[in-house]
Amino acid sequence: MADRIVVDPITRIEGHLRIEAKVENGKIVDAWSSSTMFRGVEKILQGRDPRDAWYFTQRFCGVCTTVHSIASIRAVENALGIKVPFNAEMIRNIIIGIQNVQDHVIHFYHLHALDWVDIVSALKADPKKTAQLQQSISDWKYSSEDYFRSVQNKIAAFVKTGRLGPFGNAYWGHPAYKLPPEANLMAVAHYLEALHLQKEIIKIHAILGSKNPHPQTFLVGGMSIPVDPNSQNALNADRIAQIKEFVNLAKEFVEQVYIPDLLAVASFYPEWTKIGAGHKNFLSYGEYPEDQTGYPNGLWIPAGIVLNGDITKVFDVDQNKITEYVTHSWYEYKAGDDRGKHPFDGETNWKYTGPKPPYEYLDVDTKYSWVKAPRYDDKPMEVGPLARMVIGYAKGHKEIKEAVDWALKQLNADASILFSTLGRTAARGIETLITVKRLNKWIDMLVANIKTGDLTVHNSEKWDPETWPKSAKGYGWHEAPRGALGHWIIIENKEIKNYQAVVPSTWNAGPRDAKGQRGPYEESLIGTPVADPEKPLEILRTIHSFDPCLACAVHVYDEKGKLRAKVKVL
Ligand code: NFE
Ligand code: MG
Repeated sequence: MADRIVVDPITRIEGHLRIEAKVENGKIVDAWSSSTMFRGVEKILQGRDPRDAWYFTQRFCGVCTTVHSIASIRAVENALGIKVPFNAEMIRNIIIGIQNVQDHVIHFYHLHALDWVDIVSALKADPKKTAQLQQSISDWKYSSEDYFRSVQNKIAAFVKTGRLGPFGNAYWGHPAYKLPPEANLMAVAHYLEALHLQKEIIKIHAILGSKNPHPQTFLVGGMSIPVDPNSQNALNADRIAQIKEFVNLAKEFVEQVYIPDLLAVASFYPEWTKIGAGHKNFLSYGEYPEDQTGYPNGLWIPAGIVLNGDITKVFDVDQNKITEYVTHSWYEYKAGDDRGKHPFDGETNWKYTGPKPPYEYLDVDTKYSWVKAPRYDDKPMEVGPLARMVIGYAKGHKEIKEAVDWALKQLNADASILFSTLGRTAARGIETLITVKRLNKWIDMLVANIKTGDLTVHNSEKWDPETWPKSAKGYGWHEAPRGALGHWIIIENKEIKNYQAVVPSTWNAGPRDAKGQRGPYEESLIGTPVADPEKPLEILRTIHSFDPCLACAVHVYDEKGKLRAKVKVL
């Protein structure tokens, strides 16, 4: 088995992800994706008050800090038939929208850029030429020779300390890096700027949710932040003005920095539009209700299914067709591990049967991951920005179609390049652009509604459990930064009987199913060239393009809070 490359952990992501890949003649011919991290919130939820579930599920992850509260309250609202007031829907849209924008900016600059940008090469750049390059691509305010010299000096001082911190352990000088020194210097400057920007723009969560990560104003039936133009202690005109400022800050950065950087990187790596396609099956639940009747009506980002890259057809999503397999995951199903289970019947019975750590290779013929394998109609599906943009494009969605066509024109390419590693990265940028522009619309819709005198943010009709039926079940869907997220809940005697979350990174990072079909990460690696097996930068490029988050994907924690498996990080 010594022909396998092992990357463990995949760094610059949340949680522990391991990839084993078989390479023949310089190309990957097979691959296995494994989460070596174990957590466990689904079990903890059993027996609790459904109205509290969002507090717990929010703790699946600290990266997508809002998404599991949204999915959770929607699941309970769906189960109990609660209609959410329009103000609350708009506040949720703003919270979700800025979460997506911030998360995508962080992904591009801090989690993915260094797969394409060589920091060390930036030291060789001419600051004057870098300034010219910057001025040639946009009107961004930080573009002087002095500015780039100061950034270069900062990197040089940093490198001199010998303690590279977040820039350590990378493959600097790898032959697969193609950007000229000036482009590298410009990108490093933007890496640092983006660090500052993301912490500014997410203050919107502090305004609307009291804090970030994990905003606190969610509520089954609406939101708990009061809306009142005349109150100091509510969402008033001053707060709205502040939110608008942050949105405009984000918009300026996305338009003048993120998108030009994305196009520049793409132009230097054209071969990456032909690598990393995967199954080309896509799923989106749709997001951002804009209709007065509320979720799930009038979703701005459309729901749908695209199969095998065929954008001439978009199918409706049928939640009955969703199942999870554990054939290759460290769980057991009572009725046998070779069948998929719908989340309403889902089970979370963990049983680690893998090798005792430290180990060299996983036994991939049996179980090899803590992530389950979700399937739609028995097919592996990719979720995330690429799925959303492909489905929207296929549906002729106005903003998506315009933005995608514009980007393709800049790159002198057709829509087929979307199905690739770079396509995934580009789709995320395109989505950021259209979302940041849309945010102002939701703010305006909220303000207009408040102006009619409607200050309602919560529907308390079904708040009292005495009003609930003896048993109820429902599901809550949400498009999180990494893709389609669903929570399924069964309520019995006012308590949670079963709770199952099928999250974006579970869809994407999952292992094989009973039929042996690879998960999306695994499939996307097939055919990827690996120039130097000691430094598999190419694996990082494709896997990072999905923006993995294993904390979300596993979300299983020992009841006593203990770590179940300890794996030596190499
Ligand atoms: Ni932990 Fe998450 C998102 C969810 S991962 S980041 O976006 O749900 O899949
Ligand atoms: Mg789950």
